[in-house]
Amino acid sequence: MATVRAYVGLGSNLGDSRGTLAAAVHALAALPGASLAGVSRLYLTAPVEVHDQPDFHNAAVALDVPAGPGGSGATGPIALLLALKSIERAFGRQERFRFGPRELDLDLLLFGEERVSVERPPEGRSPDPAKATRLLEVPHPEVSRRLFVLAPLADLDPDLVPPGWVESVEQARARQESIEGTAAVRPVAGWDAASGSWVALGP
Ligand code: PH2
Ligand code: MG
Ligand code: MG
Repeated sequence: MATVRAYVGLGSNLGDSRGTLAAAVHALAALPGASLAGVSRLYLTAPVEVHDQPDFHNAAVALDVPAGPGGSGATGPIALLLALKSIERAFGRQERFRFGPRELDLDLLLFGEERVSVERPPEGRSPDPAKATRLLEVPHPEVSRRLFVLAPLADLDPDLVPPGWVESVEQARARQESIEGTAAVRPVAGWDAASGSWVALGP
């Protein structure tokens, strides 16, 4: 069956974020038909948009998933979005205000070469009316302007040029780092595939 390489951004700043993100990697790898193609380093990142909240842990994974139609099929970007939402709920994600603290955030960053801009199906919507009407957009509009997304993505595939972009992920990361500063996003651990967990980075 044809597969597509999807990239998922992971974030958490409530509870045991490091443990949550490790467990979330396992949950993503266990999705039907999915196979884990890479895990970025784990980063400790300063909160953006809403500054008065704990630092985040962020990471990203590359996941090979069955290709599928853009619509409401059993596979494809919408199906993956719904699977991400259901993992978030399984990890106790509570609905709060937009950009606020969260137990687990899983964002569909890229879905192969596909560009998607559609209304979210009801199950993929937030109960918060300020968020519910947002379109599902892939590539995720946040990717190009957030160092906490670009840094882990560049670990996975620095030369990737996402659909609609005119630069690589690494070029965007370097530009955004010059804006946000090197202290905004600090690598703290790497993924150890043998133990399926984060291991502290050496000096
Ligand atoms: N997510 C947000 C808002 N702000 N800041 C950091 N550092 N990391 C995040 O994942 C994050 C954020 C909303 O999704
Ligand atoms: Mg997010
Ligand atoms: Mg999200």
